[in-house]
Amino acid sequence: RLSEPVTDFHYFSGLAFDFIDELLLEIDRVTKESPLRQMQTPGGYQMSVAMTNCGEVGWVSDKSGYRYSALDPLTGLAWPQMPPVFRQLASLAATKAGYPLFSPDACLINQYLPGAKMSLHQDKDENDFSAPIVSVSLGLSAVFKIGDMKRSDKLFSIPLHHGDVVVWGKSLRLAYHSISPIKSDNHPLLGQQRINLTFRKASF
Ligand code: MD3
Ligand code: FE
Repeated sequence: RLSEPVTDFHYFSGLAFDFIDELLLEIDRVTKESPLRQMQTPGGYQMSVAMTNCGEVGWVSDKSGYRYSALDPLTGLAWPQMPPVFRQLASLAATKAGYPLFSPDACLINQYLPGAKMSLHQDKDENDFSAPIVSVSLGLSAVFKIGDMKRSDKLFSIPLHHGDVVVWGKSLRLAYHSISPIKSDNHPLLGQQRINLTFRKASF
Protein backbone atom coordinates (compact mmCIF):
# COMPACT_ATOMS: atom_id res chain seq x y z
CA ARG A 1 0.00 0.00 0.00
CA LEU A 2 2.82 2.41 0.79
CA SER A 3 5.04 3.59 -1.99
CA GLU A 4 8.53 2.93 -0.79
CA PRO A 5 10.28 4.53 0.87
CA VAL A 6 7.76 5.79 3.36
CA THR A 7 6.73 9.29 2.33
CA ASP A 8 3.64 10.46 4.19
CA PHE A 9 5.49 11.94 7.08
CA HIS A 10 6.55 15.51 7.62
CA TYR A 11 9.81 15.95 9.45
CA PHE A 12 10.44 19.28 11.17
CA SER A 13 13.97 19.10 12.46
CA GLY A 14 14.41 21.25 15.57
CA LEU A 15 10.88 22.68 15.47
CA ALA A 16 10.57 22.20 19.24
CA PHE A 17 13.74 24.16 20.08
CA ASP A 18 11.92 27.41 20.88
CA PHE A 19 9.51 25.54 23.15
CA ILE A 20 11.95 23.34 25.08
CA ASP A 21 12.10 25.17 28.41
CA GLU A 22 8.35 25.46 28.65
CA LEU A 23 7.84 21.87 27.50
CA LEU A 24 10.19 20.57 30.19
CA LEU A 25 8.43 22.60 32.89
CA GLU A 26 5.07 21.25 31.80
CA ILE A 27 6.36 17.66 31.58
CA ASP A 28 7.48 18.12 35.19
CA ARG A 29 4.04 19.34 36.23
CA VAL A 30 2.19 16.58 34.44
CA THR A 31 4.45 13.83 35.79
CA LYS A 32 4.10 15.13 39.36
CA GLU A 33 0.33 14.83 39.05
CA SER A 34 0.26 11.57 37.06
CA PRO A 35 3.65 9.89 37.51
CA LEU A 36 5.51 8.01 34.81
CA ARG A 37 5.02 4.28 35.31
CA GLN A 38 5.91 1.07 33.49
CA MET A 39 2.62 -0.49 32.47
CA GLN A 40 1.91 -4.21 32.14
CA THR A 41 1.22 -5.70 28.73
CA PRO A 42 -1.85 -7.90 28.30
CA GLY A 43 0.62 -10.79 28.07
CA GLY A 44 1.89 -10.04 31.56
CA TYR A 45 5.22 -8.38 30.73
CA GLN A 46 6.35 -5.03 32.07
CA MET A 47 7.03 -2.48 29.34
CA SER A 48 10.55 -1.03 29.30
CA VAL A 49 9.15 2.43 28.47
CA ALA A 50 7.64 4.42 31.35
CA MET A 51 4.46 6.29 30.41
CA THR A 52 1.91 8.81 31.49
CA ASN A 53 -0.68 10.94 29.70
CA CYS A 54 -2.33 14.30 29.63
CA GLY A 55 -5.49 15.41 27.87
CA GLU A 56 -9.09 14.27 27.96
CA VAL A 57 -8.15 10.61 27.64
CA GLY A 58 -4.97 8.61 28.11
CA TRP A 59 -3.62 5.36 26.73
CA VAL A 60 -3.33 2.57 29.25
CA SER A 61 -2.27 -1.06 29.20
CA ASP A 62 -2.79 -3.78 31.76
CA LYS A 63 -3.62 -7.49 31.92
CA SER A 64 -7.06 -6.86 30.46
CA GLY A 65 -5.76 -5.09 27.36
CA TYR A 66 -4.93 -1.76 25.74
CA ARG A 67 -7.43 1.09 25.78
CA TYR A 68 -8.01 4.78 26.28
CA SER A 69 -9.27 5.83 29.68
CA ALA A 70 -10.52 9.17 31.00
CA LEU A 71 -9.04 8.31 34.41
CA ASP A 72 -5.47 7.58 35.42
CA PRO A 73 -5.64 4.09 36.97
CA LEU A 74 -2.73 5.00 39.28
CA THR A 75 -4.36 8.07 40.86
CA GLY A 76 -8.02 7.32 40.16
CA LEU A 77 -8.30 10.92 38.91
CA ALA A 78 -8.67 12.52 35.50
CA TRP A 79 -5.40 12.87 33.59
CA PRO A 80 -3.74 16.30 33.86
CA GLN A 81 -4.98 18.79 31.29
CA MET A 82 -2.96 19.14 28.12
CA PRO A 83 -0.70 22.16 28.69
CA PRO A 84 -1.34 25.03 26.23
CA VAL A 85 2.27 24.89 25.00
CA PHE A 86 1.79 21.21 24.06
CA ARG A 87 -1.29 22.12 22.02
CA GLN A 88 0.47 25.09 20.49
CA LEU A 89 3.44 23.04 19.26
CA ALA A 90 1.26 20.13 18.05
CA SER A 91 -0.98 22.43 16.07
CA LEU A 92 1.95 24.40 14.63
CA ALA A 93 3.45 21.16 13.30
CA ALA A 94 0.12 19.76 12.09
CA THR A 95 -0.68 23.00 10.29
CA LYS A 96 2.73 23.00 8.54
CA ALA A 97 1.99 19.42 7.46
CA GLY A 98 -1.39 20.33 5.99
CA TYR A 99 -3.62 19.34 8.90
CA PRO A 100 -4.75 22.75 10.22
CA LEU A 101 -7.77 21.27 12.00
CA PHE A 102 -5.83 18.72 14.06
CA SER A 103 -7.19 18.83 17.58
CA PRO A 104 -5.59 16.15 19.76
CA ASP A 105 -7.47 14.90 22.80
CA ALA A 106 -4.66 12.67 24.07
CA CYS A 107 -0.95 13.13 24.63
CA LEU A 108 1.05 10.06 25.61
CA ILE A 109 4.35 10.86 27.31
CA ASN A 110 6.92 8.09 26.82
CA GLN A 111 10.14 8.03 28.84
CA TYR A 112 12.95 5.84 27.53
CA LEU A 113 15.97 5.21 29.73
CA PRO A 114 19.01 3.63 28.03
CA GLY A 115 18.08 0.14 26.80
CA ALA A 116 14.34 0.85 26.68
CA LYS A 117 12.61 0.07 23.39
CA MET A 118 9.20 -0.22 21.83
CA SER A 119 8.68 -3.43 19.88
CA LEU A 120 7.01 -3.53 16.46
CA HIS A 121 3.33 -2.62 16.84
CA GLN A 122 0.39 -0.80 15.28
CA ASP A 123 -1.51 2.01 16.98
CA LYS A 124 -5.11 0.94 16.60
CA ASP A 125 -6.80 1.77 19.87
CA GLU A 126 -8.04 5.13 18.61
CA ASN A 127 -11.51 5.73 17.18
CA ASP A 128 -10.37 8.32 14.66
CA PHE A 129 -7.86 7.14 12.04
CA SER A 130 -8.48 10.18 9.83
CA ALA A 131 -6.31 12.36 12.04
CA PRO A 132 -2.51 12.36 11.81
CA ILE A 133 -0.18 11.70 14.75
CA VAL A 134 2.27 14.34 15.89
CA SER A 135 5.37 13.29 17.82
CA VAL A 136 7.95 15.42 19.62
CA SER A 137 11.34 13.96 20.51
CA LEU A 138 13.37 15.29 23.44
CA GLY A 139 16.69 14.21 24.89
CA LEU A 140 18.60 11.16 23.65
CA SER A 141 18.26 10.21 19.99
CA ALA A 142 16.35 7.18 18.80
CA VAL A 143 16.03 5.02 15.71
CA PHE A 144 12.40 4.83 14.64
CA LYS A 145 11.50 2.06 12.17
CA ILE A 146 8.38 1.96 10.10
CA GLY A 147 6.92 -0.63 7.74
CA ASP A 148 3.46 -1.12 6.32
CA MET A 149 0.27 -2.95 7.19
CA LYS A 150 1.90 -6.33 7.70
CA ARG A 151 4.31 -7.17 10.48
CA SER A 152 6.60 -8.74 7.87
CA ASP A 153 6.87 -5.67 5.61
CA LYS A 154 10.23 -4.10 4.92
CA LEU A 155 11.19 -1.50 7.51
CA PHE A 156 12.63 1.97 6.92
CA SER A 157 14.74 3.68 9.59
CA ILE A 158 14.19 7.29 10.55
CA PRO A 159 16.49 8.87 13.16
CA LEU A 160 14.73 11.06 15.74
CA HIS A 161 16.77 13.67 17.58
CA HIS A 162 16.20 16.20 20.34
CA GLY A 163 13.80 18.90 19.18
CA ASP A 164 12.47 17.02 16.17
CA VAL A 165 8.75 17.11 15.52
CA VAL A 166 7.24 14.65 13.07
CA VAL A 167 3.73 14.59 11.67
CA TRP A 168 2.76 11.08 10.57
CA GLY A 169 0.10 11.39 7.91
CA LYS A 170 -3.12 9.50 8.08
CA SER A 171 -2.04 7.04 5.37
CA LEU A 172 0.55 5.78 7.90
CA ARG A 173 -1.95 5.46 10.74
CA LEU A 174 -1.93 1.68 10.68
CA ALA A 175 1.69 1.14 9.68
CA TYR A 176 3.79 -1.10 11.93
CA HIS A 177 6.52 0.80 13.75
CA SER A 178 9.11 0.41 16.50
CA ILE A 179 11.77 2.22 18.50
CA SER A 180 15.13 0.42 18.72
CA PRO A 181 16.79 0.14 22.14
CA ILE A 182 18.04 3.57 23.20
CA LYS A 183 21.83 3.81 23.36
CA SER A 184 23.33 4.87 26.65
CA ASP A 185 24.46 8.47 26.40
CA ASN A 186 24.08 11.80 28.16
CA HIS A 187 22.00 14.65 26.82
CA PRO A 188 23.01 18.11 28.09
CA LEU A 189 19.42 19.10 28.98
CA LEU A 190 17.68 15.81 29.70
CA GLY A 191 20.49 13.57 30.93
CA GLN A 192 20.20 9.85 30.28
CA GLN A 193 16.72 9.72 28.85
CA ARG A 194 14.58 10.22 25.80
CA ILE A 195 11.11 11.70 26.18
CA ASN A 196 8.58 11.41 23.39
CA LEU A 197 5.28 13.26 23.29
CA THR A 198 2.74 11.62 20.99
CA PHE A 199 -0.38 13.61 20.19
CA ARG A 200 -3.40 11.74 18.96
CA LYS A 201 -7.09 12.12 18.34
CA ALA A 202 -8.38 9.08 20.20
CA SER A 203 -12.12 9.75 20.47
CA PHE A 204 -14.56 10.56 17.68
C1 MD3 B 1 3.63 6.22 12.79
N1 MD3 B 1 5.85 5.89 20.16
O1 MD3 B 1 3.65 5.56 21.64
S1 MD3 B 1 6.20 8.28 18.20
C2 MD3 B 1 3.71 4.92 20.58
O2 MD3 B 1 8.92 7.50 19.88
C3 MD3 B 1 4.93 5.03 19.75
O3 MD3 B 1 7.81 6.85 21.59
C4 MD3 B 1 7.10 6.07 19.50
O4 MD3 B 1 5.04 4.36 18.78
C5 MD3 B 1 8.00 6.88 20.38
O5 MD3 B 1 2.79 4.20 20.16
C6 MD3 B 1 6.95 6.68 18.18
C7 MD3 B 1 5.76 8.44 16.52
C8 MD3 B 1 4.65 7.61 16.01
C9 MD3 B 1 3.62 7.19 16.81
C10 MD3 B 1 2.60 6.43 16.27
C11 MD3 B 1 2.59 6.12 14.91
C12 MD3 B 1 4.65 7.30 14.69
C13 MD3 B 1 3.63 6.55 14.13
C14 MD3 B 1 1.54 5.39 14.33
C15 MD3 B 1 1.56 5.09 13.00
C16 MD3 B 1 2.62 5.50 12.23
FE1 FE C 1 3.08 3.48 18.29
